[in-house]
Amino acid sequence: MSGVHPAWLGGLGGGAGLGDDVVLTRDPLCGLEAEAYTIARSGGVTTVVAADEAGLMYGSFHALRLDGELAAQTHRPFVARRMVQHWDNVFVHPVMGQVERGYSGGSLFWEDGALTDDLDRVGDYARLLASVGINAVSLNNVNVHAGEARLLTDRLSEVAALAARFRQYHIRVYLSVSFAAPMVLGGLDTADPADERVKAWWAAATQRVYATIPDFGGYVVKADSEGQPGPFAYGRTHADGANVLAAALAPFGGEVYWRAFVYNHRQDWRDRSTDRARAAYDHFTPLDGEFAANVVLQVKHGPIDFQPREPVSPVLLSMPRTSLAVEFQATQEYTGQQRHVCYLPPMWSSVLSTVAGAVDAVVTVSNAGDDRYWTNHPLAQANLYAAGRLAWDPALDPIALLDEWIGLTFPPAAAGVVHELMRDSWAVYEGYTSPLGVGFMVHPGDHYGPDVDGYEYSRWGTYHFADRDGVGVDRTRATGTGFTGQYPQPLADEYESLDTCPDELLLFFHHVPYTHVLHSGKTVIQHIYDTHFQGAAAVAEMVGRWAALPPETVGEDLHARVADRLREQVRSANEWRDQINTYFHRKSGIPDAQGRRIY
Ligand code: GCW
Repeated sequence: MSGVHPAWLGGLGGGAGLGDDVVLTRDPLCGLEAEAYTIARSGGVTTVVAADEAGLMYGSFHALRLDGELAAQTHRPFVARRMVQHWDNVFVHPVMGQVERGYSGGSLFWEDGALTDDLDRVGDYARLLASVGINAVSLNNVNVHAGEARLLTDRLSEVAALAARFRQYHIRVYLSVSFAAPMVLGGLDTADPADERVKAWWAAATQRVYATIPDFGGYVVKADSEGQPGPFAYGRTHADGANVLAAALAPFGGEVYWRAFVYNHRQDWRDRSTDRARAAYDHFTPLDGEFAANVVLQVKHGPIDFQPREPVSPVLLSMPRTSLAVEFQATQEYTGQQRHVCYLPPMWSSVLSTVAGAVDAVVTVSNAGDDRYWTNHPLAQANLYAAGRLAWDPALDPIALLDEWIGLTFPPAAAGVVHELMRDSWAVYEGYTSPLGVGFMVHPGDHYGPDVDGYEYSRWGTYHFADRDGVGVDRTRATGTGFTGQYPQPLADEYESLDTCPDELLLFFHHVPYTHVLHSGKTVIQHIYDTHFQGAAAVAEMVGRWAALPPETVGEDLHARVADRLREQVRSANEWRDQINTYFHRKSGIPDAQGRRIY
């Protein structure tokens, strides 16, 4: 690297991080692909070789993680596109706040309706993302409000300023745009993708973007979803809609991330024939092969909406002629809102083990904000960390990644406690919240805390159908909504049959009596009682473990922050336990076999 001083090298901590014992060689003829690197360490000297500067950067971050000798290894990203998406608003939204479903304070990018004046913090964030392999970031909420729509046009200089910081770490910047932008911003009377004026507007707007930001990544679009405008208004398909934006971006190498999160959010709860789980597949699989080459269809990992437990979305297994992105949610909307410890990578890893061969991109909704620990709950950082690392290599063991993060973050004296707190935290969370894959027993609107019937008679299409005899959603082909038929074999039959449906997804696919016996040997009702008592008890234990760790081991402020969040987690877990158990006890009339306290 003689004579080359890229910003990321300084960002690695200068001499302190990457010392003279690291030799970086950029060799365009070394035969490695873009972003790949070879790393070795022997006799105390680390060598990194890459064909491009991005590869050298990733290798340098790897060098910082190394401890001990290493025979030469080559690392290359599993997918070329590894994106973090923000649901940040420029202005504070009256209902959603500044960051929609954000639990870490305000936006890192905007403050008081203007670009942040702390661009150095944005640079730190860029380094943080690059260090785990992220190479793309979208800056604003997929629900694009009027003020935010203007980032595409007269507020473009703010995007350019942010892009400059991300560029230093080889991260490309994307914008969420409104499908109605030609009307909202361009004064046209239509956004019909077949209209020549609409095509011309997108082409001109996109050209202006690239004139300002030559390495701009592209657009993210939420269309015909939860009130956002889309092509259905004009009788056009989502391929028609996506392809117009794709055509505008193609000359510059840009891409459209088009979300598959399209469903009827004005459903009648009385109508048992409509199944929200079916929606994405029904809308999108008929369009396989019709999307332009630079459209990436972005699919939430489960068929409903980031619940603590869902099966993998069948869309990810059914569109071989479409570029696909799997979307994960690091922001813990339904998984404790960064007040509860919930280490999610074991969930993501199991999804990736099913879909890795089918996806071209991994997208994670960021959990970071302007909080001093980035993520409110300091332990929630691990989710962002592992999201990047898994996008780079989905085969990595999520628990090994947890230990990697712990090793880079905490002194050895704290490592064991943090590991114990986090390792099973997803299972613990699932235990005291939603049983057997049923989902959505949350407080409507803010989605925090239990409210078993909160969504039961609502328009959102998320029901559990509990009555005095049983609970769960019949999604079978034989007697239900037929959703199981959207899966390829063997999954279609595995989920269809009570004999083979995994316990943890039972109520997602089947409506069963409370006395139904699980593969575990327990009845459904006893499972509900047991997991809720055990889950809440496990949280109480976590509090004790953390309290036993001397505050100075991790710093008093951080220790107090975690302790405070754990107190809330205990309170909330007890509330979940008591409401869920009481609800099902009252419905079923079946007592707990162990006679524990139910209200
Ligand atoms: O889970 C739902 C959230 C919305 C979000 C939407 C989406 C950004 O409650 O807040 O909107 O998903 O993913 O588009």
